[in-house]
Amino acid sequence: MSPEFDSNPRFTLARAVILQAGQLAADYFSRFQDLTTETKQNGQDVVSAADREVEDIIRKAILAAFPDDGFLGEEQGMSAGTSGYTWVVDPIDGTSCFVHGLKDWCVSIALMQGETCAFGLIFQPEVDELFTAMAGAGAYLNGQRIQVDENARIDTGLLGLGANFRIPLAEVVCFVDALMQAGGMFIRNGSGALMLAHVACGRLAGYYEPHINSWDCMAALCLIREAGGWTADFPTSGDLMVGGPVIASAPQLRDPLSALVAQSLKGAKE
Ligand code: LIP
Repeated sequence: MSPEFDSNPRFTLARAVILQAGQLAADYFSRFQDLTTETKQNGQDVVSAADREVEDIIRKAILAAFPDDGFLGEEQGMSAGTSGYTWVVDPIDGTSCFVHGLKDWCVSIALMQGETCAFGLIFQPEVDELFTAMAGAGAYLNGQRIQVDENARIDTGLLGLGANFRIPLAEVVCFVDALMQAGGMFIRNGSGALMLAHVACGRLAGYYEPHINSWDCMAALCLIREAGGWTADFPTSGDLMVGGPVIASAPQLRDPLSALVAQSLKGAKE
């Protein structure tokens, strides 16, 4: 990896912490049937003790080393800092997969410096894949440089799609319709972070989700930018607590994907 990574003390801590957190999560995953699952906003919005425990060890390790940093975690929310740095963390992204014994889940850690993402890490223990990226220093998968697929097309590639009950169902249905009318195809695995990471390494051509939270996507958006991809502004609200739509792709698909999103939102209003 680029030397900037190892000379950054916050990055070297984050890398050690995400591997430790991923191991704890994997231990819980190995006995997922024993987990007590609770629902949050709806029956598909789930959480377990694994999410809470993993976020707890990440938060404690990071704030022990950098006590003046801010920390925003999916399960415990925001603790403001004074250093200008804010950590944005999803302890288990793809919780619905996790509690059903499916391997499409990961740990996601991003560091914001002001309003800019300084670096991001995503770790999927079940396939031993660690994605890392630092602003201006590239994106890597298990230490090997990655880049988006600059030959990807809508009608031959695969698009990741985020679907949930935080937005009108019509926005998802109309996007699927517009995409397939254009000859495209989608996958939805329940982890926005992982699907966005797949864009960064060229497995997926792009990703759209009408509403995603900052802890799900900030690390992965850094990966995509550092892998030569395009990402729409996020969060459009400017508020890490609010979330919003996320659109990202290989650069040649910026306009066609944005047009499909606009078409689907128009259709959803009709
Ligand atoms: C999930 C996101 C996904 C979204 C789901 C959920 P979680 O995060 O990764 O993109 O569609 O509704 O928010 O809850 O598994 O951390």
